[in-house]
Amino acid sequence: MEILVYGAGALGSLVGGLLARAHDVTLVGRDPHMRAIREDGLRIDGEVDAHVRPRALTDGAHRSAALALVTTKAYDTDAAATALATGEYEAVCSLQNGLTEERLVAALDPVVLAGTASYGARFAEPGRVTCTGVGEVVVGALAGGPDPLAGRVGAAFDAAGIETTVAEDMPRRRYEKLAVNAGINGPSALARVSNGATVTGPAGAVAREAAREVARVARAEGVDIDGDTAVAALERVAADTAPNRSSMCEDVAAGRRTEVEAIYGAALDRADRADVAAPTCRTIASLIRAWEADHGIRGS
Ligand code: KPL
Repeated sequence: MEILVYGAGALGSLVGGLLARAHDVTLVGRDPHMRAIREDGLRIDGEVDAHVRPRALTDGAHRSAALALVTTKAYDTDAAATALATGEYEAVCSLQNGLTEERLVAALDPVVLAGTASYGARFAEPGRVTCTGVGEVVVGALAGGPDPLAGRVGAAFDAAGIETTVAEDMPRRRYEKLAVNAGINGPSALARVSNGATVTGPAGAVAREAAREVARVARAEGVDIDGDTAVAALERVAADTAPNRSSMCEDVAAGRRTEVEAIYGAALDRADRADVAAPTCRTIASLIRAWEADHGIRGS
């Protein structure tokens, strides 16, 4: 399958590199990473070893492929959609944090699939990414139910050795992932602790309450996920990725913009619309926004 991976950061490079073991893959990212891949290929180390040679471009405009995977930071979704709108794809699938798919749907004609990836990835140096945890990919129709394109995408991932579930309950899974991100990302960034410590340490009550609030928002949106299920998912992911630092913790440590709006902003917009109280998510969002403002890196 011809696959374009838009957003060759750590996760995009890892997933794109794994897919390149079986497919014709084009990565779109930034120099010097793209230049290094063009010169010497992409090396994957850590829990997976591979050396592959995908195409590596700095501009994804006017391309075509069967599948475009969007793996940019959530705040770059609109830019990704603008570039992808100039190309031709049968399906576009997001593997991002936050509820970004609606923005892709608004800007693009092809079918937009929802996806999640639980792989751990760390950017090592230009041309090399480290797999810090072998996970799985889940893809499915954004609105839920069966989808033949999701089936084809799942089969393509499986053929490249990526364990993939084709799910018919993506609405529930998206909110479950949002609950996990709400529980781990903000608390880990604010306390500068690893994922495991967000639930095992003193931040645990905050993390669990944030996840419960997201489940409440989901129910108000008609998506059936109870608080205990959201907390169980949070505890599972925190345990599975215990030594890792969340993407938001890494962003804050590096002085970079965070995905606060795609995670907490999205949850709070929906909470406000449905008149659901989400005080913990609101507090976390305020603190992260304050940190961004103080560092002059607020996007909006
Ligand atoms: O998605 C993640 C992130 O870091 O953004 C989690 C699930 C917290 C894994 O680290």
